[in-house]
Amino acid sequence: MDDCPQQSCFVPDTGCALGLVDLSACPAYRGAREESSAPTTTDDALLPWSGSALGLGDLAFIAGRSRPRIIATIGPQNAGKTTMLGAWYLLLSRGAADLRAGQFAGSFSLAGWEAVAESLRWAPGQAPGFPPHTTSRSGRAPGLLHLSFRIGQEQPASYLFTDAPGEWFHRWAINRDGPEAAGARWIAEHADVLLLVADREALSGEAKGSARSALQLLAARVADERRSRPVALVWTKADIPVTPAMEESVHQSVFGLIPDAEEFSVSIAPADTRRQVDDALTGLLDWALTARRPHADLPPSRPASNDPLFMYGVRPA
Ligand SMILES: Nc1nc2c(ncn2[C@@H]2O[C@H](COP(=O)(O)OP(=O)(O)O)[C@@H](O)[C@H]2O)c(=O)[nH]1
Ligand SMILES: [Mg+2]
Repeated sequence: MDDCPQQSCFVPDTGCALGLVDLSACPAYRGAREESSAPTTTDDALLPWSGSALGLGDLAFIAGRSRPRIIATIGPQNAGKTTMLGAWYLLLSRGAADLRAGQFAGSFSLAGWEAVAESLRWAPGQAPGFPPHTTSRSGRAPGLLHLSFRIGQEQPASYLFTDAPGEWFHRWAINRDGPEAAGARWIAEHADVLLLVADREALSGEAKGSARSALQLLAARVADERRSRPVALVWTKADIPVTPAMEESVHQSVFGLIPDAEEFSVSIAPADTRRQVDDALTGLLDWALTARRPHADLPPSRPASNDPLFMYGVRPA
């Protein structure tokens, strides 16, 4: 099958964006088919999603019912961002997370989640490894991973987790408006919650000086762009020690600019007990799903008249 010429339609990767099961009934698709003169009928009924990580073109489908909340993981390359997403997915798949956002209620990107979590799983005779690096060249970027949660019988609420390459944020920290920062700009504009990742491995390694400067630059950019949205400083690879001086310096650069930021430490290292690993990951996920930007409290409206029909009407003269 050929691609559909309509920009928002990803046939044959997913189903028809107009909802047509019989693709030969679609004028746009039929036009393209006539040019290539191949047979047009198919017995496959495609779904509007492929199960892979979602791209920007897929958002209209997810956002059809209500706007999903976007949780952005912002941090340098190799900081453990994708690993954290994979670990959350495994936590949910074991039913080990008790979340205020409710029960897991589905995902349109299960294959995408599986791809990031696959290498974290134990397989017979093979120790769990880490997910492959997310490159800035990977297609359908930024990769958005979808989850929905439901409280009781309420409608499920959708959440999208960004899985973007660290290079984007590095470029964005240096030059917000540069062409290479377009993906990071999209994330900074649309995210509801920002997780700023501090990589303990980089901050204790040989290049710790440059890792610290990069993080300071990124923290300054996040502080500039956050528009009062909730921010958390997330220490990844918590099993690796950093010097108190380094910890203090990172604290100063983050909390100096974002005093109301929350702080979390996560790790997936086998050195910790599973309980500790689970609790830390659950705590951060729970916060990320429920954190909201502070809203102004309006004074309660008071009736201007005692007449119940005009409770909120014009003040009597
Ligand atoms: N020691 C330790 N290393 C970790 C942990 N999580 C991730 N890593 C390491 O971090 C590397 C990069 O992880 P990845 O999730 O791909 O980083 P990303 O580029 O930020 O998405 C992995 O290859 C691991 O070596 C952790 O909890 N502890
Ligand atoms: Mg990654």
